[in-house]
Amino acid sequence: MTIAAVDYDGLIPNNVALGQDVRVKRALEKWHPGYINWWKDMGPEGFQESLVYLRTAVSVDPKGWAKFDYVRMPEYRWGVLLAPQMEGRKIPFGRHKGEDAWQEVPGEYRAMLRRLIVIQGDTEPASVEQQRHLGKTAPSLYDLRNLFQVNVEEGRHLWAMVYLLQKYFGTDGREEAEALLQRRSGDADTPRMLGAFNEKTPDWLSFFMFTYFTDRDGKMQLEALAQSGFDPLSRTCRFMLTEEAHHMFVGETGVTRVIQRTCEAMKEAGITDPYDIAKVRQLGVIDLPTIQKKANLHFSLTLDLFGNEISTNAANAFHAGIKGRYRENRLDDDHQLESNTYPVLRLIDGKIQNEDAPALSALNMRLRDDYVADCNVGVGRWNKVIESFGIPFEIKLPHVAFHRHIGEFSKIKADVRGNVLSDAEWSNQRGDYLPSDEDRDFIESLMQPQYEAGKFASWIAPPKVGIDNKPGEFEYVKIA
Ligand code: BYC
Repeated sequence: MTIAAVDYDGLIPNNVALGQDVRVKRALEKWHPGYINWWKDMGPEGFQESLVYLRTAVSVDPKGWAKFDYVRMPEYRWGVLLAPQMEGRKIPFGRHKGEDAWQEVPGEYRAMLRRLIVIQGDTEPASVEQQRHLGKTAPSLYDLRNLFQVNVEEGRHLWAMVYLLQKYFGTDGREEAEALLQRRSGDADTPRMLGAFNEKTPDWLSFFMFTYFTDRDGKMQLEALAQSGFDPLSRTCRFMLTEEAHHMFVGETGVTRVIQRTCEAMKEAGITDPYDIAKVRQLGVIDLPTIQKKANLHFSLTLDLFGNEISTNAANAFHAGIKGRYRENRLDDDHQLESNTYPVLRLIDGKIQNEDAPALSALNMRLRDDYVADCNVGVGRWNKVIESFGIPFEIKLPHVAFHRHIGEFSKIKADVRGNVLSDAEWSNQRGDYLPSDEDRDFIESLMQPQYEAGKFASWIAPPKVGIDNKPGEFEYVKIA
């Protein structure tokens, strides 16, 4: 077997020679039934017997790693897939820069590594739990299939982290692996670890915004962990990133199709004012200001996932060579940052302004800046669609101080332009920036399932091309 090929012979598909690693194989086989029970309890509600046209990894070769076929979700071949080991790989940053990458966990960084792996692992099942009700209101079979593809791959990402815990962290790794199946998104007693993963994903516009904004945090964090000096983590994250790309595609094209349908309907009805909300809603599409509010919500919730702007945890992880920067290998500096500074947006005397901070402490801020830049690329594409219809409206990302619960701006209230507001001003204006109950009720009223092959709900345009180049009429899910 080459490292790129995946061995599908045993219970757990893998490219890590699990057959020769009896201890880890047994541990994973023991964990497997609990995982399947979790999937059945907390995975997509209904549809477990349906045949879904899913892709499964057959190799980790960047070209042609996927095979498409109809699969019942509980029979999906979840497995352990790592990108190939790079011969002679060195630790690319921090105090150990230039030393051989670690193939085992360095004792002094064990706790730090375990914490990062557990946090990463926790987000994966959380998102599946958040999205479990959406199948009931899918706008098409195409979208239903994409939802399930995202869900099974998040499940596989959980497997990826659990493999690392089981293989490298002994008894505490096993306990953490169990706990990952016990916590529940939104549960008052045993919530998931990070805030955004305890929020609801109540409708499909939220799902598209989540996969656009929150999965993109996944991309940034995985890119940073893919730089890790702990080689098995780096290799795991590198393969996860190839799957993550599809999730963001689902988000970006999903929002694009919603916007496109709204603009088309407005044009057909001769409505030129995007703020004529009642009239637009009568057309059975989502008005652009409400789409903006959803973007405000999901963007701000996701910014919280970057932690505090100034963080000793982040500094320690970088210094130790455990978590790097976004695409560290493409940056041109000493990769140690001991004497560098980085501008951090802070609240100083009630005003929001930049202040230089030691670059090591400012790594969360830096990753968040890279994230915002990445978000803006797709937003630009959404605006091109609106522009092509000649509608005077532009989707804009809110200021980073808007609606924050973690970090520098969690202490204040700010509007979408970054003006600091009093509590009273915030209560008055909140409904202008975030979805109101009325907005939510309207969106919910549109969420009627459309399960006929080739058909789409009123509020979303069909995709430009099918998955795996399938034609428009293709039955992506055979509902049972
Ligand atoms: N909620 O020093 P700080 C994905 C805690 S998404 C609750 O700033 P640090 C996906 C923090 O734990 C990517 N608590 O923290 C997407 C710390 O507590 P302790 C997931 C929070 O470590 C869609 C304290 O506050 N991966 O993959 O620099 C679908 C001090 O904070 C939060 C990762 O996040 C919060 N938002 O930064 C599916 C990568 N923020 O330890 C999947 C791994 C902070 O002092 N995680 N706290 O008690 C990390 O790199 C870091 O832990 C964080 C936080 C960036 C999350």
